[in-house]
Amino acid sequence: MREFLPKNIVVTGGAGFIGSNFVHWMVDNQPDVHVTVLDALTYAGNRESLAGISDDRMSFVRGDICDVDLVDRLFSDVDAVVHFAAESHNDNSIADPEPFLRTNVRGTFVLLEAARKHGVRFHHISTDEVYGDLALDDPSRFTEETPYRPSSPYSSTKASSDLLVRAWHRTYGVEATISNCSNNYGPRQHIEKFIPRQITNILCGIRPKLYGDGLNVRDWIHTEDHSSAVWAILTRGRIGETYLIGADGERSNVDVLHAILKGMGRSTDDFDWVRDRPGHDRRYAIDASKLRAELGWEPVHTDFTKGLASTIEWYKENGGWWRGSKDATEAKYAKQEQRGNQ
Ligand code: NAD
Ligand code: TDX
Repeated sequence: MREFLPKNIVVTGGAGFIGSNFVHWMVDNQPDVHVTVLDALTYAGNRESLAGISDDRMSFVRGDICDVDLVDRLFSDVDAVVHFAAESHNDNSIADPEPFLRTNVRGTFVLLEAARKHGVRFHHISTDEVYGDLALDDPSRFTEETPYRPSSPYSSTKASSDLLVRAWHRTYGVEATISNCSNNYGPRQHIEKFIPRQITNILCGIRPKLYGDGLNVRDWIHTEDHSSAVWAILTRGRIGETYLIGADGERSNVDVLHAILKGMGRSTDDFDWVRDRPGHDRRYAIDASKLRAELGWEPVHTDFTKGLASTIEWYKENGGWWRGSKDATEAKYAKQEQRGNQ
């Protein structure tokens, strides 16, 4: 198989959780690639997440992926785009879906049009949530053949963006690949998300909050393993193909919360049960056989307890990164509780 080795890539959403971890991974592992980050720095983006990266390895452009002229200019002299930028939080999509349509659907359309015009290779970052959910007692897992059945406004806009990418490949020949990954954890994740919300709650003296019966299952992967998988697909994946990314990390939410509480020296019943998320997906589970067999990818961070411990340490040591947004994040959740999540 011929390897595609880009020299200049645009990373959209590179100041967000997974995007910034990907940029750090690139800087550490791919010395010949220059990265241009395009990020609007919404509430979810943080320039500090890219601190310490030198100018000769990365340029930072603050801008919107819906800005046609800006995207056109940036795409005129790069080889590839890795597209992470999105509105990414399910609870926010339930409260206010419009920004999800704009960024996730229209934004992806704008990028695809520029990729078509300039012949830029396109790797689209998507989610396992496009496949809907599985029952707890279902032995099956999602594969690349599973039909799309998204449940939330967020996942339906991600599904829409995947379909646009497929259409732009088939109709216009855009050289595209897609990956659908399971739940990521690790450093620099916004504190609205499950794991960092509970860690930072404990650090602030707030009781962790568990939705519904706590039995919902998520398939956890360390964000560095996501990065190495994306690079494998971008450079060695087959054009027009979808690859699922996952690391066999299925765990119920209550088990994850117990692990956080234990890891932080708290009693395992020191949390609150709260109202369930409307339409809450029951279980996600990824079968990543295609990625492993075809591209030889393997995750490195297979010890969840160890990965969680280093994530807890990161939030303890980097209070300056998250403390300023804690009140606003919890105020948003308080409003959600009052509205009954609708
Ligand atoms: P995030 O919310 O932490 O980061 C999103 C980034 O995109 C932010 O830096 C934000 O400023 C930027 N952004 C948002 N709208 C923009 C716009 N219009 N123009 C330019 N930049 C914009 O998200 P994340 O958790 O890092 O997720 C990144 C990608 O990975 C998303 O596409 C998401 O769907 C996908 N994904 C996430 C997970 C997960 O567990 N978090 C799992 C699978 C797939
Ligand atoms: O306070 C909470 N309590 C709780 O029980 C929060 C914030 C969440 N939860 C539950 C809901 C989910 O079952 O924890 C689980 C994980 O929740 P999130 O962190 O919101 O993630 P999820 O909805 O599973 O979606 C994530 O993975 C797929 C990302 O946010 C998406 O961007 C990605 O596509």
